[in-house]
Amino acid sequence: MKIAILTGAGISAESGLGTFRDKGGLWSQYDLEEVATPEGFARNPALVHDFYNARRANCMAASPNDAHLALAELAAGPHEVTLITQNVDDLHERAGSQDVIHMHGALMRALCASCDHRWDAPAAMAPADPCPACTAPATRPDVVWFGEVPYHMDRIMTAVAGADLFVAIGTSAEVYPAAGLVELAMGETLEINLEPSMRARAFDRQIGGPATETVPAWVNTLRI
Ligand code: BJW
Repeated sequence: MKIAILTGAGISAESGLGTFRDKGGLWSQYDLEEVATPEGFARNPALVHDFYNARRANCMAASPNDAHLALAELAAGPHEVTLITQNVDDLHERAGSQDVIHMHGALMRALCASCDHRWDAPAAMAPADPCPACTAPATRPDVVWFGEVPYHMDRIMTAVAGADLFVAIGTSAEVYPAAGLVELAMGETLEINLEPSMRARAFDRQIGGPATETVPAWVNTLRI
C-alpha cells in the first residue's frame, strides 16, 4: 500500500518542542510577522536569528518520541511510505526515518539569501555571518516563512495524489498549502490529532489523542 504521511508540530510536542497555535504556543509568545516573514527578517535579522537559535538549541536537547519511532518502523515494513513534515526539527531523522520531505525547511540548515547556497547551520547564527560560498553577510535559517513557497511541492502533490492512504498527524491545518493537501488525496484519508482540527471533516476518519499513544497504535494496525 502507498501511504503518504504529513506531520506537524503536534508530533514533536511530547518531545518538549512547542507547537505554534496551541495555548501557550510559539505564536502566543512571539509575533509571527516579526519572526516568520521575510519582511520581519529584513527589519530585524538579529531578533529572527535569536528566535531560531533558541529553537535549534531546544531541538538539539530534545529526543524523538514513540510517534517518531513508530513512523520510522512503518517505513521499514512492506508499505511504500512517503513522509512529509512541516516541522523544521530533525526528530524524524533521529528516529531513523530516511528521505524525510521537509516542506518548511530545516532548523539545522543555513541558507544564503544572496546566492541560495545551503550548508549545515552552526549552533548559533548571527546577521553578519558570511556565506561560505559567496561571502555575502546574508545568512538566514533555511526555513520557509509566510509568503515564501514551500519546498518540494511537486513531489509532495504527486505522493499525496497517488497514495492509497493519506494521514495527517499533529497539524492544526491552518497553514496552506499543507492544509489543502487532503483535497488532493484520491485514497482514504485519516487525521490523527490531539483533538479534531478545523479541517477534520475533510478526512474520512479521525483518531484522537496524544501522538505517542495514537501513532504507535495505528502503526500496529497496519501489521495485521
Ligand atoms: C497534538 C499534540 C499531541 C498538539 N499529539 N497532536 C489566506 C487564505 C489561505 C492562505 C493564505 C491566506 N493568507 C496567506 C496565505 C498563505 C499562507 C497561509 O497559509 N496563511 C495562513 C495563516 C492563512 N501560507 C504561506 O505563506 C505559505 N506559502 C505559500 O502559500 O506560498 C504560495 C504557494 C504555495 C504552493 C505553491 C505555490 C505557491 C508558507 C507557509 C510557511 C509556514 N511557516 C511556518 C514557520 C516557519 C517554520 C518554523 O519556524 O518552524 O511553519 S508557520 C508554522 O505553522 C510552521 C509550521 O510548520 C506551520 C504549521 O503548523 P502546525 O504544524 O500545524 O502546528 P500548530 O501549532 O498549528 O498545530 C499543532 C497541532 O498539533 C494542533 O492541532 C494540536 O491539537 C496538535 N497537537 N499536541 C497529537 N501531543
